[in-house]
Amino acid sequence: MPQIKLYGYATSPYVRKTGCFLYYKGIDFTHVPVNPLKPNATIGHTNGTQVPVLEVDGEWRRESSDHARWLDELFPEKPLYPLEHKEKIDEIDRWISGTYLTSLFRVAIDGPFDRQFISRAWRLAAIVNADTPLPLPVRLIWPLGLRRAKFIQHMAQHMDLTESFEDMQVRIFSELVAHIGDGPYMGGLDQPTMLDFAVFPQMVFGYLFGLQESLIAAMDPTVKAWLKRVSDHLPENPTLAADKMQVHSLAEALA
Ligand SMILES: N[C@@H](CCC(=O)N[C@@H](CS)C(=O)NCC(=O)O)C(=O)O
Repeated sequence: MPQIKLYGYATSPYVRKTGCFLYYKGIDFTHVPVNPLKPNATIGHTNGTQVPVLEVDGEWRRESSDHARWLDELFPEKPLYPLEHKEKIDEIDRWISGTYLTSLFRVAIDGPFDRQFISRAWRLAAIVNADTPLPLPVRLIWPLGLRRAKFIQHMAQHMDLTESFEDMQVRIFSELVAHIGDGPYMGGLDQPTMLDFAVFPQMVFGYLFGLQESLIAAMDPTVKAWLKRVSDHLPENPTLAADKMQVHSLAEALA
């Protein structure tokens, strides 16, 4: 069996996405937590700081969507990128990568710097700290750190910031519902693919790990039914965050 490592912070949506690819395929892997203050200690060999990094028997690659195609080459069972649906998957993946995933960072770019933002940022710092201990002052300034993170600033340059945060959320949610359509999986496909695993862990992470009190997305019946279907293919904790930090159960929210 090849030796597989997934390097990254548990709070990164892209790391969660590659993690779900591995869980779905049932591939044994080691999650190597990256300390954001000392990335060189774990991913120095990549000469960069970007995660996720997926490594198979010493060969490593970045870019989460490429990980799906690479994993299919190595482990063809349960394809994440079935070639007969290439066009559909490419089209929706462009939306997920260029719109949905980047929108998750919008609140850190120009959302209100209020109590809710600060307490969620502190919770994120606690989740990172559970894997790679961070000094208290660093955890305390995490909300400011998020605002100033270079890669988030970079994303902001490719976003339409003239659309209000609320309008953007409503628009993206309705685009998501349209992509799920009649299902059973995204794009109307019969089996889950990389598309489902790119979105699913993001929709449940905040609830499972105490950033939000209810699973808001499950208020929509289409999304709730889809979340249930996708969750059947994944473990109870479908993220890379430490089990001890999990505060809610998905099964209960979807019952
Ligand atoms: N397009 C990349 C995006 C990865 C990405 O933006 N990762 C962030 C964490 S959420 C990161 O590593 N930022 C730090 C950096 O780029 O130096 C992917 O899909 O893997």
